[in-house]
Amino acid sequence: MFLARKDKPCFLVCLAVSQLTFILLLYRRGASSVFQGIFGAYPGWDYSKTQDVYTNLSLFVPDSEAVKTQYCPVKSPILVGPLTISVTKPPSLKKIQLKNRYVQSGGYFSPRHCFGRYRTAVIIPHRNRESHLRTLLYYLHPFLQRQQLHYTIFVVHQAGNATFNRAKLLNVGVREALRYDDWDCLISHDVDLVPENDYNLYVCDDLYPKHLSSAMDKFQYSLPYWTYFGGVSALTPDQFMKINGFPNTYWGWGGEDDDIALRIRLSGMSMTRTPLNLGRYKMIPHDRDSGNEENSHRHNLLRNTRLNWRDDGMNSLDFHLISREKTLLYTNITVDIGDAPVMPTKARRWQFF
Ligand code: UDH
Ligand code: MN
Repeated sequence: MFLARKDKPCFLVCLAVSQLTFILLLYRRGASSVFQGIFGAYPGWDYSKTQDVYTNLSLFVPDSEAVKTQYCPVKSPILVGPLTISVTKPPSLKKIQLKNRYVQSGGYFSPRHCFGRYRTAVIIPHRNRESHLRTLLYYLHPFLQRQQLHYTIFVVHQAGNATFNRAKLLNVGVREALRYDDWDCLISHDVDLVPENDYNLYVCDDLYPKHLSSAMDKFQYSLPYWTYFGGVSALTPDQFMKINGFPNTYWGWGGEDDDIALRIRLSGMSMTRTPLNLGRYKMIPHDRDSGNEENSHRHNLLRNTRLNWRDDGMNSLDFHLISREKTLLYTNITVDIGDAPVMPTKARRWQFF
């Protein structure tokens, strides 16, 4: 009404452009981060000012006389925000042990002055990445202690040279971890991802599965695509069972994380995500491993998730446990998960060419 007729097209174009920009922002950065950016619900972290992940941990040195009477505060008093991370020189196991004297056998820790509010199992699928594992343990133990969690780190090691299967190893990890404790939260954790901010709490969302590694340096600290669920994620045991765990059928690199994202939707849930300014991770640079070649069947498998997810997962998990061992810094589960089935190759319809 207030616009002259000739101004109308300009107004409509401006409106369309601003709406498009907003939708694009939502897509690239995630709804929560956009809204937080606009409404300022979270501090704007300055990642050029970082602190050592071991800062003030000595404040938690146990007093042998002290008796625990209370729960830990909801917010740990020693969180610092952005952390100094260097992934170039993996520390020795000895050094990590010396820096983490209150971690107990099996990589277990419980706060000394108070009862930890949250019980978190961190599950790491692994083969032939020992140096990455050392770097991760060096940063993850103090990170979890800073958050005053009651936690254990489990490393699920795939024995043998068969094709790697990340999702099946994680299923084994969950089944084994649940023998040890009544966990509130199961965190699936790639061995090469180091969290950069200790406010990124390793605690589950009560309602929905949570994607923690929303901003990886590998993807220029943004999401590669909107439904991405790879890297580090957190599900309660109930949420995990509701999606029938992860698929066992993805051998080699790729697809399994998209299958998990789809399972979440198919079972009637959505996913939540750590805001992008908080869910920052450094990935230790690496090439593709031999034995984890790109899975060329992944698109086919994904097309059938809708039909198969109820039958492929925790209820169809079979494996041969080779050993369970408590090392000083983690519980090691070594497992034979079998080999990829021989997939029928596509019928050659044009053989005569
Ligand atoms: N993993 C192992 N051993 C393997 C393969 C995978 O431990 O042999 C585990 C490990 O926890 C790893 C995770 O599975 O973090 C995921 O595998 P990945 O790190 O290979 O996956 P990502 O998407 O790799 O990071 C992409 C290939 C990078 C090639 C780029 C070359 N510039
Ligand atoms: Mn990687």
